[in-house]
Amino acid sequence: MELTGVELRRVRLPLVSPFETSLGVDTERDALLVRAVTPDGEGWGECVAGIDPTYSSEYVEGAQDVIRRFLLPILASRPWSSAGEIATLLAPIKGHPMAKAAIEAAVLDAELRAAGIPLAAHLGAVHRRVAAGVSVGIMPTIGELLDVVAGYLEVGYRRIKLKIKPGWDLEPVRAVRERFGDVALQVDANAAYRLGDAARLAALDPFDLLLVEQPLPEDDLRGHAELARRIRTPVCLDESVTSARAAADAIALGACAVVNIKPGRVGGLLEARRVHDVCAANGVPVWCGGMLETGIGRAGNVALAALPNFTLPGDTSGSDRYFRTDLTAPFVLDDGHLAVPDGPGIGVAPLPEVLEEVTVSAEWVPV
Ligand code: OSB
Ligand code: MG
Repeated sequence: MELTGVELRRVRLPLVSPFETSLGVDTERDALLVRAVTPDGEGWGECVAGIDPTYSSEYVEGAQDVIRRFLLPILASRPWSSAGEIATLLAPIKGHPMAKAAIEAAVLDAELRAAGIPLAAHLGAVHRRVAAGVSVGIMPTIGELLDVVAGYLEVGYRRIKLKIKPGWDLEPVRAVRERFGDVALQVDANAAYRLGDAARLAALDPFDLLLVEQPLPEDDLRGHAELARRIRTPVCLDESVTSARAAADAIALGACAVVNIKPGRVGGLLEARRVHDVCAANGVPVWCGGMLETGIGRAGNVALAALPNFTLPGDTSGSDRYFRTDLTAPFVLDDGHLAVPDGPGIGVAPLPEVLEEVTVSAEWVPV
């Protein structure tokens, strides 16, 4: 595929409510969109890097810089013919998986659109809809938390994930269990604990959680393996799993029983599929994580989540859980599921009027 150039477009969408985690509070989604322009049409990708390097070392300004300064010049200087080659071409640049994933996504969308192939079909999807869970932030009070969870259950979400941190863990979990009974419930610590907190985490055992996500720091695989021996709740990794090889290592060490897959975190949708395959081969179930994406990134996530080993509901929520107006036609919850887009490529595109309204800057980079 020939690439004429790439537009790097920054958009800012207010969140419908603040989203607090052990890492901080988000009140808006400040996203970088990548539009790949080719002689055969265009394609879109969303960079999931946040405004601060708190979830991982990447942040949106840095991603834009590395794309402009290092990644696109490589694609301009070497012959290549398809999106499947991009990860290998960009491998000499260390790190920056979210920046690389956004470029691969945009080129892949352009390529599949031109060929009339839906992304889901290209990835090997086996479902037409995917079960939706919802990630619930840390709240000022237990009362507010219960109101928010009640609202999500009422509209049909199939699983609730509570963000936890030391001091906001046992009480919210107990309160949600007491009020809502045996709903599918899990927690995400975003690395806020240490192995020394094992007893506190073991206190979650009686609540029959589906899993505890990333309790310890991302580079502490041995710690997660030891923790997994000390608690009954299955350990799931998010931040630690940065590639298919990292997934294989974590599984071999006994550091996780479940894996959260995010295309941006592992360097692209195609590597995400390999993570899925490695987990499937090891009998480890996976689910699709989220990074508060607009409809552009969400479309890729939902396509990925339709692969066979995504057996748990993902953080693939409806557009209205995040934004009053999404960038694309909204993803709408239907019977607790989102439909997998079936048009060519990611199957959605930014709505021109919305895009115009939320754009903060646009930069054209010739390739
Ligand atoms: O750890 O899964 C996470 C959002 C931003 C950064 C990290 C995480 C999250 C979420 C929200 O949990 C998932 C979503 O609904 O997009
Ligand atoms: Mg997480």
